[in-house]
Amino acid sequence: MMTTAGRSIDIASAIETLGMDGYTLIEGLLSPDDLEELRTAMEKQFQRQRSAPYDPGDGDSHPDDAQIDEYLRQMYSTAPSSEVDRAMRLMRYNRAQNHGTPWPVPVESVLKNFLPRPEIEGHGSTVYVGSATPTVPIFARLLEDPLLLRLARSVLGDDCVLSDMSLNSIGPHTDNGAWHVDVPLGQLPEPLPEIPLTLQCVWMVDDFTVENGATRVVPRSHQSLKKPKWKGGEMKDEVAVTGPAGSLAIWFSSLWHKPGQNVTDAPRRAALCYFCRSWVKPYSDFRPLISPEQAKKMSPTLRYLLGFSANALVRNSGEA
Ligand SMILES: O=C(O)CCC(=O)C(=O)O
Repeated sequence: MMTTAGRSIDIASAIETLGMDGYTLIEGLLSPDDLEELRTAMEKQFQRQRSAPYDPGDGDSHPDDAQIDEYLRQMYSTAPSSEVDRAMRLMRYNRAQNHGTPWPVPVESVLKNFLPRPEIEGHGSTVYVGSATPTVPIFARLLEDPLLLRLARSVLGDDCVLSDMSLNSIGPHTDNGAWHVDVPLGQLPEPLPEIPLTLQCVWMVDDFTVENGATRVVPRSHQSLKKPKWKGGEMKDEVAVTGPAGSLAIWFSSLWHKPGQNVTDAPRRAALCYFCRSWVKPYSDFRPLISPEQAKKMSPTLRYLLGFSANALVRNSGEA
């Protein structure tokens, strides 16, 4: 048992449900004050994503670019064209920073960590923010939540790290979800590994309801060791993971899932803490985003989760 926000949580039973069904829900973890602080901080990030998204420049084009552009437009079919253009600029910029090195595989086989994606979908009303800044106090608190860490470590080992923290706001009257398993499983051949490589931990920032886009999952689908086809629509045996704001939903990334259709007039928001085993390549490298002064103010636990002493390659000889 563990007490968070004045509640006793039966961790053993949460872990058992997770193992069996592939997901579990713990209600009532965030206080009204936490939620208020979280919503304010998230709205700032969403606003910045809309008005001044990361757009550091461009790079030379390459013969593969037409195929990459077509792939992004097909995968993210509700993203505004200007947003796909931004993802393409970012892809070319990153490639230029990497001495123009192209990927040796076709775009559909490129690890998703490497490929910028449109972060506005739903014809403009859905917003994603990746690498959410852990220097925002409420985000740091969510990442370091003792219950969350206990669960993540019990699944991925005590040395697990953060792969990414992201925020999403599923826009009103949208249906932009496609069934998937998470990175890096989408790139792996079947059968998928039996041990979990990554774990998704989702803080519900609004009530998750059937109508507003609560995540859809297929219980026990992780046991199939297979991947769903990347497409929308309904799946036999799917269930909606519903719960009040302030709840925590956790699922194995091998569980088939997608955001639901939002048929309401309001967005459905979530803060997602995605953990991976220490030897899996994380989605985001937070270290360059954190100044030495900011790092000093963080706890060693948070610094480690963000990749300090974890993501760096330290076995280099030190000489070229
Ligand atoms: O926000 C959601 O409902 C689901 C998010 C999702 O699909 C994911 O984390 O991979």
